[in-house]
Amino acid sequence: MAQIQNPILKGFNPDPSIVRVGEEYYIAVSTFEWFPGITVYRSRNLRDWEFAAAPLNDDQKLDLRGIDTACGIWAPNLTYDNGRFYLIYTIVYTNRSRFKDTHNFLVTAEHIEGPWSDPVFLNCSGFDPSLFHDGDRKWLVNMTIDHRMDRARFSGVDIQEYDEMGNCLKGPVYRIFRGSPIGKTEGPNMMKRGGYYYLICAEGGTEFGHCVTVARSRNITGPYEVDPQNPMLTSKADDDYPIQRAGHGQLVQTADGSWYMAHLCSRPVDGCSILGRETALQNIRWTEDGWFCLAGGGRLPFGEAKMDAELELLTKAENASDKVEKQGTVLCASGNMAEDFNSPSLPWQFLTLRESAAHCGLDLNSRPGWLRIHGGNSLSSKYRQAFTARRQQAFSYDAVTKVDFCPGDYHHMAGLVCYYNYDNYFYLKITRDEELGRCIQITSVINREVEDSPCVSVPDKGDLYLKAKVRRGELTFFYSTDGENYEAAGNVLDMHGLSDERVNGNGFAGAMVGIGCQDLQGNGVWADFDWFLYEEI
Ligand code: 6LW
Repeated sequence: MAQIQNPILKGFNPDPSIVRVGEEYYIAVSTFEWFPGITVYRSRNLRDWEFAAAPLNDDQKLDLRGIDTACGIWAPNLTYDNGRFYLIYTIVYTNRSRFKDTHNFLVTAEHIEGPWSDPVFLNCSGFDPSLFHDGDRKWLVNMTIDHRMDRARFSGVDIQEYDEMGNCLKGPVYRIFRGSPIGKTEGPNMMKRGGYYYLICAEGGTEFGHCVTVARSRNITGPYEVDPQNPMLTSKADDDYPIQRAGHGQLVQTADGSWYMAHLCSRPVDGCSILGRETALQNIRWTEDGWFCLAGGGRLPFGEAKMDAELELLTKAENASDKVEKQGTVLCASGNMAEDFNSPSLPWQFLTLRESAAHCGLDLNSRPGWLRIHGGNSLSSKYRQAFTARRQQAFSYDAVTKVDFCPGDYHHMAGLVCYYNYDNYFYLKITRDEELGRCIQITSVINREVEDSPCVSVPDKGDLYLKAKVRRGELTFFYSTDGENYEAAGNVLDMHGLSDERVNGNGFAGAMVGIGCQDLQGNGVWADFDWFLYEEI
């Protein structure tokens, strides 16, 4: 009998929206300032997931230039009706003081791979909207924001009908829910079963008080009653539990009638979510009084789900951190990659910041078999980043790359980056120093505090090899001139700094690792990367 080990989507894969179409399941996750927007995964057994699509992959249709970190694409909602996928998402342009500018859009496609329609603008009423198909009517279900100081900022859930022919919202807006006493109501999605409309929301905030709240009504417009057992899922009661921050869920039913919930979670290292928010799956059971709960009982997320709902076989996540380590490595081996840059496009794992790879100076044509990165702005910029990175998906990994780069002076840099956002990264770079010539240096930026390690001189010519060795909370950078003998490039660095909890402002992403090149004087400099290896330990 197949077992599903949580999380099913490791590393930065938050705010899951799950849907089944025939024998296939799809999950869409948030991507914030990363491009292409929204990653969609596919599975046939709920356990093994593969990349399916990145629907927002056109600079003409998605412009994130200049947006702040943790803004951008929030909480997609993927549904399917009558032969068509519907993907709803928010572009958060502003999230400052009391204000959020949240523009909501819909794109549709017959096939998950596309082509996807042009975005249809819906409204700006809040974030996390979803679409509910109720027979031949469609409803936009959305949380709302109230910026006034004397009101709850997350002010409830509205619904409004969506007119598919007219490509617009129509008719009255109904405030159907004001949230449970837990508050911070967000991520609403709706389903219907046994004559009830069920409204499933995230509450408590996406940090350690996160949960799933359920309310139901006989009428779509309400009134909604909150589940007396609410919340049906949370890790809040147990700080030491290895799967934390459980919330933001959506149900899916298998072809044979079993129910599961996909939800957000994190596996902190010493209280820090370095891996960001991940996606887990739970067995769900319906109760006699028409509510639903975790099939194994209680509210704590399980470390494993079964492919059928045999309760005694469900296991709670173990507390020991070595078990967590095991979950993060043995069962996440699929994260490994050895990319030789021989194919004409970048592998899907590599994301770029705010713009497409082509707009970020990434070039697979000029030197066949190498990725040329034409130098861009500093890593602290919100524009024109010449940088690409992939998700860190395990607690411990090695990342290695081979670089051909000849910096003209200290304004020219290229190398390997462990990156959280523009204010938080560790950069092992090749640059040039007036006295030492070509050199290796580590620049650490943590909440905008910059530290440079002493430069280490390297031969003026020849390829260099750069390595990041991450072991849970520790990062050590190495360099080599022959790919065999590596020297440490500086002191051990504190990876906890690249976590949701340590970064200033909203920590919504997760640690990434990647390669880039900066040309701070616009001299037309580039760096060539022969390969990139990411190996989980
Ligand atoms: C997301 C909201 C949430 O839109 O965090 O955990 C916000 N829940 O639903 C950012 O991911």
